[in-house]
Order: sequence, then C-alpha cells, then structure tokens
Amino acid sequence: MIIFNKKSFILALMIFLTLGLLAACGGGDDTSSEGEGSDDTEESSDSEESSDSSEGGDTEFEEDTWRFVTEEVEGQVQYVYAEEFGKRISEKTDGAITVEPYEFGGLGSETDQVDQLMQGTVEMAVMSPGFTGNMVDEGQLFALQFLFPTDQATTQEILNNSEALNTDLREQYEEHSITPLSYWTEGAMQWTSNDHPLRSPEDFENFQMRVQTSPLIMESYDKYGADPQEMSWGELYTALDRGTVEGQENPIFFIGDASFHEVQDYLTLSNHNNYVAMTTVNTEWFNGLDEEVQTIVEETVTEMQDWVFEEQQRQNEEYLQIIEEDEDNPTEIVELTDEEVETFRDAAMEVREFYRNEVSTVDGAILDKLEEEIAEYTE
Ligand code: 6CS
Repeated sequence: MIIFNKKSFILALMIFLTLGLLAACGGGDDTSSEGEGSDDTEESSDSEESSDSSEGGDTEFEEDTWRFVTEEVEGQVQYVYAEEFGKRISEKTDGAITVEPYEFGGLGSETDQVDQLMQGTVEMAVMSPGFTGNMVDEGQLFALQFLFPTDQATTQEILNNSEALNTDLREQYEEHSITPLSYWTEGAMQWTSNDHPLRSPEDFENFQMRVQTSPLIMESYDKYGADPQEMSWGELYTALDRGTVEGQENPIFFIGDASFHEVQDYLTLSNHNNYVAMTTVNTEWFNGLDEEVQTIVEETVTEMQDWVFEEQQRQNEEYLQIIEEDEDNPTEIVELTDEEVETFRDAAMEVREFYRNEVSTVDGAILDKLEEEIAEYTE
C-alpha cells in the first residue's frame, strides 16, 4: 500500500519536475550552452555584486538558485541531507542562495542524474558510485565487499580522511566534470531474498540478484554463482513482487522505507559492504563560484558529515524495528555466524584481484593506498 502511494507520487513528480527543470533551463532549447565543461553560471554565480570574504558577516551575496538532485525520496537519508544542506546555505548567505532539493524520479533514472550533473543541468547531486560504474572505473572500488571495517564510525572516519578517496579518486571523477566533495555512509548493506535465506555462496547459485550499474558489482555476484541483473531502484519493488529478481542489497532504512521487505521473506544481516554516497558538484560550475561561496559550501559539507552519520544511524535503527514488528509482512531476520562471514569474505577477496587487473586504470594504486589507510585505522 505504502509503495503504491509512493510510486504514484514518484510518477507525478517525474512529470512535474521534468517540466519544471525544462522551464528552469529556458525550455530546454539552449542546452548547448550547458555542455560538459561549460560555465552555465554566468547569470548567477559570477557575481557583479562581488562578495568580500574579509568582511565576514557583512558580505552581500548574489541571489542564486542551485538544483540539488538526490537518488531518494522525501524523508530518506539523501533527500533530508539535501534539505538540511539547503537550509544551512540559505542561513549562511542571508537567504541569497536557495538550494532546491529534487527527489528521485523527477529527473529520470539514477544514471540520467549522473549525466545531468556532468552536463551542468543540475549543480549538485548526491550520487552512489554504483551508478558511475560504466564511466569512472576506479569509483567501483566501493563495490568491493568486506573492504571497510564493520564498525560504522570507523568507516566514516576513513571516508572523511582518506587521501586515496578525497584526493586520488576525486581527480578521477573530475575528469568527468564530477567533483565529490565528501563521501558518507548510508549504513551497512544487507541482503534480502525470497524462498531461502542467503547464508553461503551456494545460496546464490543461479539467484536473480538485482544490482546497480557497475561491472564490478556484477562480478562480485557472478563469483557467488548468482545471476545479477542491473536495475534502477524505481523498478525494484515490482520486480521483487513479480519474481523478475529474487533479491537485492541495501541498507536497512532503505529496505524498510521502500517496502522491499513486504515482497521478500528473508533479511540477512550480512554487513557485506557499506552503502557509500557522495556529495558531488559539477566541477566547472563549482570552480566558477566566488571563492567565499566555495568555502561556505566546503565548510557546510564538512560539518554535515557528523549530521548525516547520525541521521542514517537513526533511520537504520528505526526501520530495523519497523521490519521486525511488521506482522502483516513478516520477514525472517537472519544473523550470519563468524564462519559464514569468513566464507563470503574469502570468495570476495578474489574480486579484488579482478578489480586490480581488469577494472583499474591505475593498476589498483588507489585501492592499494585505501587498503593501507584502512589498516592504519583498524590495526
Ligand atoms: O538501491 C538503490 O539503487 C538505492 N539505494 C539507496 C540506499 N539509495 C539510492 C539508490 O538509488
């Protein structure tokens, strides 16, 4: 019932926002001026009333509106992040800058949204590396299972401070006009399934597993013997309901809020990976902003790392309870033993070599550095 309402809402929103975006872009007929690498901020961001950072609170900011697209809908972590970010930016610029958060669905699929950020049609996006898999090869390293520590706070600390991610990987994304300003966890990923619980690689034999568009995620599930299928989450509830796919992976809050548990029998607390999201900006747009505004954006993104960590934790805890207590849609919750985890970990290790040899364009150098950084935090 909930998903029916949400899906209808997404459809209506898709039409409404697409029309709105076209209007905002001048009816869509002058998009040539917004190509990759172009500066579409002339009317807005290259302020004539130049701001004076030395004046601090006396700065007069030019009025501007930034479009901030997310892959989630109202109430979900990415969307509330964009709302909170907008609130803070508005406060810091005395209401001169407005950030318009966009829910998922309004602007197409997740990969369409990646495209829009690259082209500068939207200024900002929360993006999952899993949807840049066919473009930024190195970004696929987030798909490597059992790479980050199980402890979420330690993982977030690594995401905040890693040079491999915040310098080296950022450079790789910038070649595609995407600047990741921060990486943050939306929580540990868990598996859901029908028919049988997923507790060993054998349970994945011929299993129709829904995945994001990343060759490395495909490879990870191929290794377990599964039959992975790429799909947008907008189609996932129906696909699970109809048996087009038999299972999927996501953090608990998302499984609960998107009602996937209604059409799945088992939730395996596998903690096999972290759902990492990136706060991204169009590179050329960001570089064209007034320096003081750039600093405000960077500071806000940094201060929001703790905020979003607590938000995802709150939502993941809340939805675990909702799923546990949903008597109309009972879901068996399965905890893996240490031995079962080790079996998966061993199988997943082979995928690291695949990443180094077949995926990476820098011979795995970013992964090597990241692994060293992770070891420093966990030893
Ligand atoms: O499974 C997905 O594709 C979606 N999962 C999350 C946690 N956020 C957005 C994403 O598209």
